Amino acid sequence: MNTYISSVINGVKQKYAHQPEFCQTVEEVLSSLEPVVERHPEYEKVDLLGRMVEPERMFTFRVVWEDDNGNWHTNTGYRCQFNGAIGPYKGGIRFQKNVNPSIMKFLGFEQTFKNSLTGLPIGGGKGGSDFDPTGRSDSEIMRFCQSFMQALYRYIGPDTDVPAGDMGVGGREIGYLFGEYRRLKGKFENGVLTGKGFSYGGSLIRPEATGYGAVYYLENVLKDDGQDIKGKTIACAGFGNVTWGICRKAVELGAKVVTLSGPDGYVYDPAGVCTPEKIDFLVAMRASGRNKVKDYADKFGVEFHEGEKPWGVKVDICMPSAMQNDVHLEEAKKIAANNVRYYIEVANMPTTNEALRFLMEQPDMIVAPSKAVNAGGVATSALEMSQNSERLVWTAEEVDNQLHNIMNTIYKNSVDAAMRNDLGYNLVAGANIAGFERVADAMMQQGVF
Ligand code: 2IT
Repeated sequence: MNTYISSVINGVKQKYAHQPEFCQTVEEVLSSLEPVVERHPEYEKVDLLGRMVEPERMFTFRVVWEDDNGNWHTNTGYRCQFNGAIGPYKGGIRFQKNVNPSIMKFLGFEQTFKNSLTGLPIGGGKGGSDFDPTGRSDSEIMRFCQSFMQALYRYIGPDTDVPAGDMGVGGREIGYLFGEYRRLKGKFENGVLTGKGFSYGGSLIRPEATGYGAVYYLENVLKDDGQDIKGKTIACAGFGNVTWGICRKAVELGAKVVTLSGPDGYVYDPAGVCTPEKIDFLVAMRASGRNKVKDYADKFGVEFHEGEKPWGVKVDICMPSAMQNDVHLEEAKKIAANNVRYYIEVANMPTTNEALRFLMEQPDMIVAPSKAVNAGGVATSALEMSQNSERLVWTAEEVDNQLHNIMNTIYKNSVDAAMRNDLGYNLVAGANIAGFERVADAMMQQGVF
């Protein structure tokens, strides 16, 4: 391996040994960049990689809120403004009890490359809190969001940093966050957040965009492999917004999602999550705040496997769409043993580096990385920002067409980047390189800081 790359990776591993997810993404991304870094010895002189792995700014803040029984709670809020070289920081907010600096930094780092890959002017950021929304009432969620925004509003803005949703933060939370921002600023700056409701500046298709984009990307993979999506079975994980979008688009194109998962286990529905009733139920299940996928099995009378993951089910396509490090080597081996040909990551970093390496070594398997596959979500957020700054509303068709074009371009640019660098058909390295090149170029032109 190139000595500059390995010295940066080792430096991060030593300095941030207590941040395993962050070390993992740095190792995965940087180790793909060998041919580019070899061609650009000037990068080492200005320590381009060393600067890229250090967030431009990251801060925590106190979030205090009152529960329905009159008791007060204190959580930690975070915003990681990782890289602003190509546009205002952009990335979601996650409310989940395991949120910590390592998770914020891994997500911010991934976001930087993903956002670059979209071709749109958005830098990388991420935020969140270790607040656990499970079982919290609507009033509690509102008070938490208001308190969170009271601390954050000074540091964000339509040209500064534009948060959005992520796990635990959907349309409802974005509404409460936006309301508090508007109240504090005394201004209607709807470009400050994306994923808003349609009535106050949200974009049509944004809720569906991550899932739709993932399926558009998948279609590109299948087409290049001489296959049709019609009739294919898909294993998904999670049951949130992203999985919902995949189910909807898959049905429309004649494929079906047969598994869903949650913290309690997974469900297997061989008929597919296909009918409007089943697909709508995902939304209701998520909105209930119970966080249990067993509710689906109870409602539709299908198999529920308690405490298990869906990766042993025989399908044509695996789309891990739940969370980071869902697929370890053990699950990867089951996927390979089932002769799954398409492993399409959807959640951010759903595969451990060891499992990813194993899957990429399988001669008959095609692996696509999440930072390309799920980029339709943030790309559509950028389209929402465009509409907000133009004070216009685009039709669903216009947004969907743009999303479709962006996903086709992301796929093509990833393939081309790998080919140009003599790496063959390598979607993982191609996405890393294509995302890197644009940020690197912008940083080189803006001087050293
Ligand atoms: O991981 C992601 O790309 C997101 N959570 C969406 C970010 C955004 O700004 O829409």
